[in-house]
Amino acid sequence: LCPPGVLPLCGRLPAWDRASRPPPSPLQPPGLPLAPCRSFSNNKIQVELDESSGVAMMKFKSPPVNSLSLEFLTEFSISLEKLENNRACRGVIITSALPKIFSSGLDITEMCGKSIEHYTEFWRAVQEMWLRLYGSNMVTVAAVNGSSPAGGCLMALSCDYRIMAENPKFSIGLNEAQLGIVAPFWFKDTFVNVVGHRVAERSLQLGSLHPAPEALKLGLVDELVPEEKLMEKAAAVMAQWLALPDHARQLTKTMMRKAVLDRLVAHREEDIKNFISFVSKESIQKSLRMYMEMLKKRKS
Ligand code: CO8
Repeated sequence: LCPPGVLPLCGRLPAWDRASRPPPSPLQPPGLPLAPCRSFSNNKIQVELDESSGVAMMKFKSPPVNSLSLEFLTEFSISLEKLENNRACRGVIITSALPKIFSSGLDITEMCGKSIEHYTEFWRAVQEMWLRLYGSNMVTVAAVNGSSPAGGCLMALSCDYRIMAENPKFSIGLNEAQLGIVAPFWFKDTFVNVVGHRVAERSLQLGSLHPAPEALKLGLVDELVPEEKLMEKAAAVMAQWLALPDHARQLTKTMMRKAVLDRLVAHREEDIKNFISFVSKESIQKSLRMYMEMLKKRKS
């Protein structure tokens, strides 16, 4: 049973504890071809599953900037869980349906002037998104087709492979320090596991947003391609990863990621308490409000 306030899907067996997919549905008559493409769309995320290749495309479509609101995060976790439980799905490509933005990170308005109950629910949803994505049994590829600060960067970092559009105007990084806030330990762990300790330490302390070419140099993304080739490349990378037997790849992924996942699972409630006590401070609220005002001023 789920404790109160926990998304319903976390009652299931965690993805990172499962070594293999569930058996085929007895409802599928033998010999009948599978439907080639299934799609489901909710308000903020569109998902299309090509059952012949086993690859799903998840497109963020929450204008203006795909900020990670409570609603977005909940849809994301539920969509990922649906794919995870679908035997026909072996890999997912995540990208944005909006021009120039992959995701602007956590929705700052969710962290400003809200109740303790709201902060609790919001932070649990942020944790859930990461646990699901970082711990996914599927192959996950981020096709980063725009800027991707903070929580948006975390989503890309949580995938198995990152391809970014070759556009120096697009940047990516964990810029929390620039907002006067601190990336939690599991953001940091995920970052360290991708770029190494030294690069992560410098980048986190400076709250750097790295233009695409620099992100490639640092290993924050795996490759850059011209924007028009991004999806084609993502599909090719996915095919390469899916050519391996699932069980070997999944167990290897678990071996690499389990300790980091377990750390948050073991300290989940403490992490929520820390977030609430941090975000409730008047000085932090002031920093967040000033940052939002700066975004608005920059626009006008
Ligand atoms: N949350 C809420 N609203 C946002 C966010 C956001 N993250 N980002 C942008 N917006 C809003 C803007 O305020 C603006 O609103 P309005 O139209 O009402 O004026 C609208 O979205 C469009 O924004 P821009 O005009 O700035 O759009 P651009 O296309 O020019 O630029 C960018 C897009 C590059 C994404 C730019 O908006 C930007 O830099 N945004 C801020 C991104 C950012 O710094 N995010 C960090 C969030 S914090 C986080 O993810 C992790 C925190 C974890 C630690 C927590 C401990 C407390």
